[in-house]
Amino acid sequence: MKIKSKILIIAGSDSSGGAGIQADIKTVTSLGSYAMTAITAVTSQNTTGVLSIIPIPAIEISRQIEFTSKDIKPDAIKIGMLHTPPVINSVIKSLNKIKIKKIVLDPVMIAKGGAKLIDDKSVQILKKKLLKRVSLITPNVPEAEILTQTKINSKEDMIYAANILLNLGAKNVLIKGGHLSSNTISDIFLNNKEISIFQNKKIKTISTHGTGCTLSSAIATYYSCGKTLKKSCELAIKYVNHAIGTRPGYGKGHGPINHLNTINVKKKFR
Ligand code: PXL
Repeated sequence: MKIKSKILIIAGSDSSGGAGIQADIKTVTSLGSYAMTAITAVTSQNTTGVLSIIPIPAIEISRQIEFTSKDIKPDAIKIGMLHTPPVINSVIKSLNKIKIKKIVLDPVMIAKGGAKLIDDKSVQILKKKLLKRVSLITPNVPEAEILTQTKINSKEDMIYAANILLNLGAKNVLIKGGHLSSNTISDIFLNNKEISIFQNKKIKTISTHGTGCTLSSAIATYYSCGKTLKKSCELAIKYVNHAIGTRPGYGKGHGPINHLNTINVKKKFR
């Protein structure tokens, strides 16, 4: 099989394999692209929670990004866990150096079990500086609430929050509605010209560890292959839904999804 594109993933490691860098590599690979990484932190965790987080020094994160990209130029970048101000500032500097246009930012804040993966100052820097440097930001409802300082209980609230993010300088926003209590999930894609609402039936399970990481990596992969951002979101949501639907049932807590389940998506993508 010919490799379709090259993706650089800037994110944290999840030892349990369901989220973080591990989910990202599995996603990019199963969608037919080549994955490169800049690891921002190493977490020890399993499906029941996070035991510890070891940060990688900011300079080492920049080295991974710049040295890797200098040799193999990524077609797109996916950004996940960035937990301290020096890390975010360093990543922004490196992005300015390597000049890759297609960037998807998943503003990771809290792990499924409740562990905090970013500090408060970092949220402000992410909001002020990084948001406008990326092609798309993909917050879930709690993340969008923190970024916009609003309360989100409905689709209308999601659209209101997405507009605040556009006003803050975001180019494209995908707010994921999975945290709202409803039988259907609405994910809302929005920019200054258009709005699309992707509706799907909610699959009732707690095994949704890594869905955000997986989604943003899938979007980056489709986008890197020439799909529009809107189409990339639509295809990535399908991929994640199939992956949740065929979850393997591993672990005693928030189990992983099935990244290998690309068969149905493949037909549409290729
Ligand atoms: O799903 C968010 C996330 C991102 N990055 C890492 C994580 C998690 C959740 O556990 O561990 C490294």
